[in-house]
Amino acid sequence: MNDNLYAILAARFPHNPDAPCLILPDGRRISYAELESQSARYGNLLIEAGVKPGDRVAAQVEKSPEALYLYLGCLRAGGVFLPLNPAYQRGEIEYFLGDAKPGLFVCRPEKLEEAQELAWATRVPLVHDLGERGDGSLVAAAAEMPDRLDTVESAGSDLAAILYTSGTTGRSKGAMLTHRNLAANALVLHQYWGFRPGDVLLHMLPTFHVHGLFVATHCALANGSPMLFEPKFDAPRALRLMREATVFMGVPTYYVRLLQEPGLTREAVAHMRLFVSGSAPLLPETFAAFRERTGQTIIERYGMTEGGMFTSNPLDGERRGGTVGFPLPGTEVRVVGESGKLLPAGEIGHIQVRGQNSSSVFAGYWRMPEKTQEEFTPDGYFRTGDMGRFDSDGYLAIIGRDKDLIISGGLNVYPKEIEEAIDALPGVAESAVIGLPHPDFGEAVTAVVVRDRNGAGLSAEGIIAALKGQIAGFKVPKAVHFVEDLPRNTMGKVQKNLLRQRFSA
Ligand code: MLC
Ligand code: AMP
Repeated sequence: MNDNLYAILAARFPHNPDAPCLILPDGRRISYAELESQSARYGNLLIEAGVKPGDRVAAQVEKSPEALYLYLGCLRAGGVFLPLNPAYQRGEIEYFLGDAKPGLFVCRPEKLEEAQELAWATRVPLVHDLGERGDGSLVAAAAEMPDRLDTVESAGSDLAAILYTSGTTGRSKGAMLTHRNLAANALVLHQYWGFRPGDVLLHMLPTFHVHGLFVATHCALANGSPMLFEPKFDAPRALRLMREATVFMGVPTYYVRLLQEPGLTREAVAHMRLFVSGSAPLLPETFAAFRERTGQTIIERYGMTEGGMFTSNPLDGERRGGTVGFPLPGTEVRVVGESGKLLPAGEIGHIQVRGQNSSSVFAGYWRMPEKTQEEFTPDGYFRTGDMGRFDSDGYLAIIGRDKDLIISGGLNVYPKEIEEAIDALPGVAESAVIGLPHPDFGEAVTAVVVRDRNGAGLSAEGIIAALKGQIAGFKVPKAVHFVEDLPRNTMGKVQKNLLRQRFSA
């Protein structure tokens, strides 16, 4: 049996070749037959370009049908897909290319020149471009390729994708995801959330992270369902499209923004059967307000780049606000104390997860065996860095994090990376970056800066402007405060809790 993720999904595609897979904003419909032939063309192109099973294919492109063909073509060719947020800047991309050493880098047309320079510097042999309107050399080259391809035979343990996550210290880490990992998660979620004939997914998430690329897309493909495939989240448009859709997945910011729409009523979402939230904590107020306005109860689930989804509230049975539900079938979740001792229900501790047959947790960090080893316990549980507790009914609640991480609008920001960038600016003695509650993004990246003796002219605007070209926009602080000194404990560690208290007041 072929354990290639594409083969597993394709075995479930509709028998009717004309069944729609993607419905685009301009009304264009792309059938499942076309998805198969297009992904074959992209797969053939990769093979012809010399991409061998296990070779990485990096893509920093906007969401589009062609970007999806590239992902699926990469799976079919046995390549390892490496999606990159278009918000990443030059220095960030240079690191990813240098670390992952892809055989091909696909960039946006407007960044072709920069991509070629970076490819040269990092010895990436081939660059193509792909625009959001289906333009660019990749599309032209794929059009010349045969539209049939026997998906390569993959073992479940073969890599299917690498997704970079930033780290609390130093360099970003590439989480290695296997075909088995992604397939097991897709099939479990498909079943757990009761996907059925007639489902239509409203897909507004970006396709360069776990949530949009794997959780949402794989569920729809595994069900042979159409996706209303939208370039980005837009609350008024989401409401219009919900009249034709049945399932919606989003980060909490999407629900906050939907609640600001006067048109969000029971009637507006009457066609919908399922709302899923994840990637960041859904505030109990948002959960309750959504239920009040629409009569629909959001299913909150919990997961990570390092393995996909771990827990979910149930489809049938109580969906409990403020919790992320139960461990998914095939995944073991435990809460342990500082000494590693299992904690009883009601006690807060570190959340650790383990997958049966290595299906629910990733295969480790790319070229970082020591880091990988550190993150796993001797009995094979992955240390998530999240703190939580089970209640007496077995629902897991996420209470906080023991990693210094900010989640802004569903995107992770590690303070250390931003502090290093700020500290390198002239006039800065030192800085601390914290997350403060934000009504839209959940948490807002905020910098607290100490000037050095040359820093009199340093302003908040100046710091923000200097950072914008260097790091992705979502990581740039929304506010900068100046202080004389950072508060430190007796060990010399900055007391970020005091800064959070002071500046959220
Ligand atoms: C954009 N901006 C953000 C931001 N997104 N700032 C903080 N946090 C964010 N998340 C900034 C831009 O840099 C820009 O700044 C300005 O906002 C406008 O950009 P935009 O792209 O037009 O913004 P918008 O469309 O409003 O995007 C916000 C958003 C988007 C919330 C809709 O970020 C989003 O779709 N987030 C979802 C991310 C996601 O898929 N996460 C899942 C990760 S997987 P300026 O200054 O230039 O104007 C995962 C595992 C799991 O976590 O469990 O699922
Ligand atoms: P990422 O590295 O982008 O995959 O982010 C994973 C992190 O997002 C987890 O470790 C959690 O901290 C957080 N997360 C995901 N889902 C939830 C949720 N439902 N509630 C709270 N935090 C979440």
